[in-house]
Amino acid sequence: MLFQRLLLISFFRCIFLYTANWTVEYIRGNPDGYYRVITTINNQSTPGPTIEVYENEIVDIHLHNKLSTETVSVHWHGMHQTQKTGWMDGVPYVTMYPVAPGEVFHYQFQARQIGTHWYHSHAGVQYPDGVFGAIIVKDKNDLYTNKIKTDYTVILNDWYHHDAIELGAELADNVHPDYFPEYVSGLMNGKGRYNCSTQEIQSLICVPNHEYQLYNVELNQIYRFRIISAASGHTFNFSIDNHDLTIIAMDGIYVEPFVVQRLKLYVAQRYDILVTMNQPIANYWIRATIFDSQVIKGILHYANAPDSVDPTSQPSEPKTVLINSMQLSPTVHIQYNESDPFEQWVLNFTCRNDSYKCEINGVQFGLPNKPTLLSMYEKDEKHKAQTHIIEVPTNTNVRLILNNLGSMSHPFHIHGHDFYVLGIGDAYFDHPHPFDNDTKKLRFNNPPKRDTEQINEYSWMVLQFYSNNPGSWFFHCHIDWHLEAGLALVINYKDGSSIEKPPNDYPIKTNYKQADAAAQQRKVNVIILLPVVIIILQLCLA
Ligand SMILES: [Cu+2]
Repeated sequence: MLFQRLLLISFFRCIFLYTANWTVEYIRGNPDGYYRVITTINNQSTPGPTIEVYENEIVDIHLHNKLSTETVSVHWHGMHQTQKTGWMDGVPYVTMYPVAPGEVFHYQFQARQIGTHWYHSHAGVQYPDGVFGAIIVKDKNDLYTNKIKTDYTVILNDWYHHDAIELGAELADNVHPDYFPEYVSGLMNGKGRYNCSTQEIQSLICVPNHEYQLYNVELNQIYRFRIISAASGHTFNFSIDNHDLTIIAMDGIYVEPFVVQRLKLYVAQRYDILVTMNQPIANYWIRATIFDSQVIKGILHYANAPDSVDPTSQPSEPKTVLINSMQLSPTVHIQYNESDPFEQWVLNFTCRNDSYKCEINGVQFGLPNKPTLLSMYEKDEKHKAQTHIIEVPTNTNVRLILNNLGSMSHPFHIHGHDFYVLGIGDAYFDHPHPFDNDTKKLRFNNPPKRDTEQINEYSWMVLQFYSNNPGSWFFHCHIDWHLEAGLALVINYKDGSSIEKPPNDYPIKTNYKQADAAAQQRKVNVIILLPVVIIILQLCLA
């Protein structure tokens, strides 16, 4: 039913399908020089394929799990699934059962949120092993297309030489003060250079002087860089030596242009920037700095600059740094009134010092036996009660007051929505400073809007979203290790009566074989309907 409905939507909008078969499997690779096992999509190292579509196009992916011992599920980060496609959100035990080894699931949804987004596995701590990639949803009315020479994607991640399951086990045994593994290496578009001489290893295991990601540019041209953090733990300070960065969008939302020399990119955030190539012809470092000695690098290569030569450029002291979204203003203006009605939840949370455990309002998030969306659809109260859920009314301003009682900062992400960031408290280093309900500290005039924002240590953040997308949506810290320790909850709509029935191949815990049968049926549907699609497209293009 879902397939036919989406196809009908596409008919009426004269739009196309983006279709692909993805196979998730293990390979051996050395993206930073050091060989290890990587979890990949379609055998092509990491990141996975880029999904590039125009606004409102359908994304249609058959995900085959060829991992012998792990389940898989892919979340489309930034896609809100507003066409009642909440079943496609890809969160194990929230929106679906994960895809078992040897099985397949058919994801299908309309890409309605323009801009720079990404996808990643939401199963366990799987995405740090390589299962992620970019989603670019092109705006048909893009203001910048005519100004820029080329669009480039910069996807950044922290990278380890042990797999995430092992790292997670080490963390649980011996909790690191930040609750995530210490930095080892990093990648820009899947490329990095590990210093092989720091380890007593042979060249068979580590290939030195591995190549950097190169961006070819021409003097006096303007380029758009779509920067994505696919990190699992670390914050990046992004800069390009000698060049200004003009921020034009965050998490797919256009903002008034804002010029910086450095921007802080928290886990899972995205920024679009414009860069004018107005410096002497040369090679320049592109940097995602964690600490002084921990820098993920790429190269900005001006045409006619020497080839295959590492830049000699140095970072300079920035005049302006983007610390968080409160410095930015969306171009589509919104004015809240302080007197507008809203419903409020206060979420006090911390990660403990004595065990690998994070709690919100005293509850460590744990997975239920059954997806919460399925429980909602089936009006199953028993399974719903197995995990941490807050229930919100439909068509209401929902305000979340986050109070961070701990000494770590956290990037919080909401599924199914963007939130308005009404306020972010300063970082403190001694004891918690929860929100004091002083609304003068909040911004009601054109607050920033996005899907992931960082709360400072021992501080507060106030978020607000409008509940117009009934479903069951995950809300969590995007540091994958904090999520694994339980820093999450599920936002359920109180009224789930408008939830459509699950797709026919919805993974059923006890009978995964149904998935293949349903996938076969979809193929038959496509064969029958393809001639109709072609005729309609011809009419559209005529
Ligand atoms: Cu966190």
